[in-house]
Amino acid sequence: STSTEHFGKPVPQPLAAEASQLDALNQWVMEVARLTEPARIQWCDGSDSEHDELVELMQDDGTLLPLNPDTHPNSWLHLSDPDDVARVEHLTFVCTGDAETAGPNNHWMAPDEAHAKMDALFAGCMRGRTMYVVPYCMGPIDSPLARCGVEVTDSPYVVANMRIMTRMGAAALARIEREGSFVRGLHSIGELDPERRFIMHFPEELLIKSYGSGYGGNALLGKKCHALRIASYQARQEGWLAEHMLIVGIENPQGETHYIAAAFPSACGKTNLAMLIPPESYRRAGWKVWTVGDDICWMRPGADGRLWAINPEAGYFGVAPGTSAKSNPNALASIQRDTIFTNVATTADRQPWWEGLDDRVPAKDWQGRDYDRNNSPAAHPNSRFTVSAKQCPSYSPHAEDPQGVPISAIVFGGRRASLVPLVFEARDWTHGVLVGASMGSETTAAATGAVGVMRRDPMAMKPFCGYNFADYFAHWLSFDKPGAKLPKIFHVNWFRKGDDGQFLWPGFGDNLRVLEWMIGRVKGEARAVDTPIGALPKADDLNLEGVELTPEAQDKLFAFEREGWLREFDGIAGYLNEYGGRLPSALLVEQKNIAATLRG
Ligand code: SAT
Ligand code: MN
Repeated sequence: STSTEHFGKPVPQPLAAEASQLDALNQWVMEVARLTEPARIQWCDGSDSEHDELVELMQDDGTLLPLNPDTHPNSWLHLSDPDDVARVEHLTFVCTGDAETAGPNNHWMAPDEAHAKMDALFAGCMRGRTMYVVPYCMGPIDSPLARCGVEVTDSPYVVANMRIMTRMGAAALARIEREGSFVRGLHSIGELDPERRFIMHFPEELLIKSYGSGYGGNALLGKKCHALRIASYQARQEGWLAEHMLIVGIENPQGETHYIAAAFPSACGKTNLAMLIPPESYRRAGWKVWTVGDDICWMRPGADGRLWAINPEAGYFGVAPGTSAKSNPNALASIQRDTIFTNVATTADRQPWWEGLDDRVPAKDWQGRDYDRNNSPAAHPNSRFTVSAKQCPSYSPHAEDPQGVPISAIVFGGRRASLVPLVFEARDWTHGVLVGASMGSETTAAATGAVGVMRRDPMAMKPFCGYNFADYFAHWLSFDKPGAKLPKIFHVNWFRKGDDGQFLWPGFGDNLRVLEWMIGRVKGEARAVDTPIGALPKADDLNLEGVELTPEAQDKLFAFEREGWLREFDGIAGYLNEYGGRLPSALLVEQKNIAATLRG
């Protein structure tokens, strides 16, 4: 590690001081083995033969069920424990020495207490099981922005997913040997008992301990635990950003490509936006869309002052329900082979199926039971596909550039049935940080708990920021300095509803119309009207040729509703106050100024 400061205090550098990172890794693996007592240890090299053996093993024990090899070659179905189908935010902790460092946005536990609790759970938990040692790299293996980790797990399903979602195996191990530090992740499915389940992060030790879940973000530790919670903490120390954002390249008919990074909460359409198919008229004119990433974005200022971004992941862990030839043909094309499906339904001929795919009737539901329409939905609302990024037809030829891609615009967005217009632009960086910090969204099935409840979800990082949001906002503000050529910041809302409860904006491919307007703003070409909340387009500032909008939609999607925003800003003030004196004053000043303008 290059960092010797931890929030202003010097930190010990235990790993950098080791003779070799491999010694450090070996020592830790042995320590873990003494604690968990596995029957055997397998170091994963990422090879095809290793993968084939794992798949065979999982077929034998029923962890993986084969899908129809004629329609979906090399594809598998995994059905998780019905009590283990989503991230568990109430059981997810950030364990820093000081509770204030974790902040009110995280559940906190003192590191000693957390270690004791977790080690008691891990004691002997791998008896009779194989312990897999999984070295992985987040980001292109030759990228200076990439970071490595090692996950130790007793779940072959996790290994198979990590092989798709990360650069896993020998190359990662070689990079770890060269590098100053790596993130350690200890994982066991334990008994899959929700009462014995915790996801603990120790950012000061670059360490994760996860017990009792085999699902997604709880178990694939490279993803949310490393690439967001631990990485956001490291990014603050080292001057970069680890964000819950897709990255998409928009190529115009002149052949210029602008890269946009966009933050939306889980299950709010990041994958669809990242893989967008342009409307017919745009396609004919020569517009193209390139997918760089669909969930996580690591970015840092380059020598030219711009922000350069990589996708730390190598695959997509996408939400299945709603994915169809109409909503996301690129995703559908990606998952016709070499895909792991989790908690979807199946047809009589063992094809994967979910609500919104097509009008076939499934034979089995996500629990493997005969489908019964009274027991719907057939696929779990948070069911997923895991697939290599390379299988996506729109995968960007620059997705693996070691230096990343330059970001022209940052977009924040949530699910808001009312008030929030289709799009607006922040006046400047500080205003944009406030826009991100005050994001609100209705909750989805990606985490356990109530669905459809409005909550504040700053930068879509509420479940993922590894430290105090007040410090995170200050970190964001710190990028605005001499020489910086920062992207413009926008806010979008694809989810505005009319009085009849129906969505007012068609979304999906038509979202390109909004992205085109943003790029026009970046280039100083597109028009907008200044309002207290930012610059809004009028309907005819966008290319809406071929879109049927009702008069209500025309009105609401482009309206600035002063009364509603006054109330919204009261809510935002109340939320920001939860961070007390630690909140950067520039953000409070911004919020107070806008509130004053709103009052007129
Ligand atoms: O389960 S994951 O955290 O990987 C998916 C998500 O919630 O975004
Ligand atoms: Mn996500």
